[in-house]
This record gives sequence, C-alpha cells and structure tokens, in this order.
Amino acid sequence: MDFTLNEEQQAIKAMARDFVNNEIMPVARKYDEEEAFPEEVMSSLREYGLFNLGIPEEYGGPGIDKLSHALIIEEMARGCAGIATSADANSLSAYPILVGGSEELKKKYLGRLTHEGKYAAFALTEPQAGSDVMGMTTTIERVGDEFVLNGEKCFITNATHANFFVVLAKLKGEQVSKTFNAIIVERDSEGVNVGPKEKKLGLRSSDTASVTFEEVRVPSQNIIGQIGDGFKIFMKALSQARPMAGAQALGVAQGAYEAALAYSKERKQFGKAIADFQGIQFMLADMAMSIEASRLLVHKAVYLLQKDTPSITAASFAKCFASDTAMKVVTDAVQIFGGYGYIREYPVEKYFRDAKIMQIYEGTNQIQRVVIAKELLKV
Ligand code: COS
Repeated sequence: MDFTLNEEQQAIKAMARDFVNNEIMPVARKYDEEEAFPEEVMSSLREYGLFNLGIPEEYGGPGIDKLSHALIIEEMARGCAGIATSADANSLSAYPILVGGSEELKKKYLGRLTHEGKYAAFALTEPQAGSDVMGMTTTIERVGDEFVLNGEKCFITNATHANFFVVLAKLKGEQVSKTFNAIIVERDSEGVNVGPKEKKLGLRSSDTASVTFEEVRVPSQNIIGQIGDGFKIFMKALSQARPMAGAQALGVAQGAYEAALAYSKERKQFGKAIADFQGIQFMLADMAMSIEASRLLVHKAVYLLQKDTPSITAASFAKCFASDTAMKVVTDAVQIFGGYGYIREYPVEKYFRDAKIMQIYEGTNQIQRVVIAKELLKV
C-alpha cells in the first residue's frame, strides 16, 4: 500500500494551495460579509483548470483523477467553504448525467458547463422531503412528446446562476420508487421561477435558493436514462458526491487546525505560549489525529470511485466522519482562540459557521448512519 501522492497529484495539490492562498484567502471574508457570489473567483478557477472537476476530459472537463479532485476541494474549502461549494456544484449536477445520461445529453449539457462557462444546479430537496427522498411531491406527466413538470425544490446551490436544473420528479399518479425520474430542465423554460437567495449561517458566498416549476414543458429526450431510473441515478450520484463533501469538511477542519496551531504558538498567558500547556497540546493532538483519520476515509472513498467500484459505505463513512470531525475541530479551534475566536476579524469564527452545514447537506449524518447500517445488515 502506497500512501504517497504521485508527482501529478503533488503538483496539483501545490498549485491548488497556491491559488487558494493568493486568490481565495484574501477575499473570502469580503464575500462572506457581503453574502456575494464570487464570480471573479469562479472565472479564475476556470482559467486555472480548477473548475468542473468531476467532468471527464472528453466532455471538456480537466480530466483529473478523483483523488486530485478531492485534493483540490480540500484546499479550496480550507480557503473558503462557500467558494468550494459554489465551485463544485457543477460536478454535483453532472453526476446524474454521467451516471445515467445518453451520449447526446452528456455532450450537450456537460459541454455547456465546460465550453460555455455555464452553471447547473442539482435539484433534489423539497420543502417537505429532505431526508425522505421518496416522500417528494414534484411530478412529471406525459403530454404528447413532452413532459409537464410541477413542484418546488429548495436549498438549491447555484440556483440563481443555473442555466439548467437536474431534477428528480415522480411520474404523476404513481407512488412507488420505480416511478422516479431524473430530468434536465432549462432555466429559461416558461414556468421556472427561482426564489430569492437564502440568508444563511455559513457558506455565505454560495447562493442557495428555491425553484418552483409550474406547468413547465420539458422535451422527453431530457429524461436521464429510462423512465423509472431516477431514484437510483440520484442515489448513485450522491455516492459520487459524498466523498467530495467529505473532502470539503476536511478542508474546513484543516484550515481551522492550522489557524489554531499558529495562534497557540503566538498567544502568551502565564508567561509562556499557550501551546506549552498540556491542555492545549491534547486539543491539538486530537485535532490532528481526527483530521488524518478523515483524510484516510476520504482518500479511500475516492480511490474506490477512481477504480469504478464506488462503495456506498465508504462514501458515507467519508462524508459523515469528516464532517463530524470538522464540527469538533472548529469548536476546539474557537476554544483555543478564546474570546478572539468569537470575533469576526479572526479566521476561526467563519470556519465555525461554515462547518455546521456539512453535517446536514448531501444527506444528514443521521441519514449517513442509516445508509451505513442498511449496508451492514444486508444479507
Ligand atoms: N446506489 C445505488 N442504489 C441505491 C443507493 C445508492 N447509493 N441507495 C439506495 N439505492 C437503491 C436501493 O438499493 C433500493 O433498490 P431496490 O429497490 O432495488 O432494493 C432503492 O434504491 C431504494 O433504496 P432504499 O430502500 O434504501 O430507500 P429509502 O427510501 O428507504 O432510503 C435514503 C433512502 C434514506 C438512503 C435516501 O432517501 C437518502 O439518501 N436520503 C438523503 C437524501 C440526501 O442526501 N439529500 C441531500 C440533498 S442533496 S445536497
């Protein structure tokens, strides 16, 4: 077993780290305070080939391996988790198309993201159906050669900027899972309405909004895969996305840890650096140990994705453990900063706000445990 990154991965990680230090860290606080979408950063990420990371080269993506994708996301989230979330939303939206879409759909829609600089949004969650995906009420109904879509999706990343939505909808009148359908919906179709940006605790530079679909007509060729394939396509897409959500949590934890470590060496109390006290040393040791364990779980999950043998359990382990770790690490980082940790001028306040969503999005950590237990108990 070789734990070292290959030369290309080392170079990608170093390049991403430089980019984040120079282009993201200096502006992260500004976008957070203004709750503004970081369009300029998104453009630079595209220029540097640090965008559309989950899209293969044949469709215009950067053509990097899954571990490199995770390394870049970790670095980006170390700089700003809101920016990392906005930047990786195209990959999330691409997964259902990559998992189940025809060559024609892949070329058309992924090409828009890579060649035309557009954004897409993954539209799964509904006001009354978050964890319980099967409880959703968005429907499609066949009318001639088209489908008519009705429903509402909420908490949709990049909804305000999306050129198209990748939507999960039930076939009208049917109740069971085989009637779920993944469908691509153009933003400028009549009846598509994007709500105002949500005001959030963290990830403030990432836009989140609701989308309503009222009698929206969608051509039948925009169904991804076959009628009835949608639930599994979306679940498989989440198995691709959850390791990257783990990488994002890892970046937040790493950033908070680095800040706390540096501060503990500078801050003096009782005549010496607080890092000289065992109480602080134990906190730093626990942070470093749990970050390393998270990194191993994330890297194992992306290794399995790379081998084309995705593991539902490994994906949930990575997402759940890394985000629980992030929440613990940011809490301890604020503690090490003491009163200053609570002040916006210091970096750990933002890490603390950004970390919380990671235990919630892409499936709450309670759902991750449900998923893990289901897999363990399978006969
Ligand atoms: N890959 C492939 N197939 C999967 C799968 C996966 N990751 N997860 C589930 N399936 C399949 C199951 O094998 C089952 O197939 P069969 O009917 O052939 O047996 C089918 O899908 C239904 O699965 P299950 O019975 O587990 O469905 P439930 O409704 O009980 O539970 C959970 C599904 C709770 C796991 C799902 O709704 C979920 O992940 N919820 C969280 C949603 C989420 O992550 N939201 C975040 C929004 S995106 S930011």
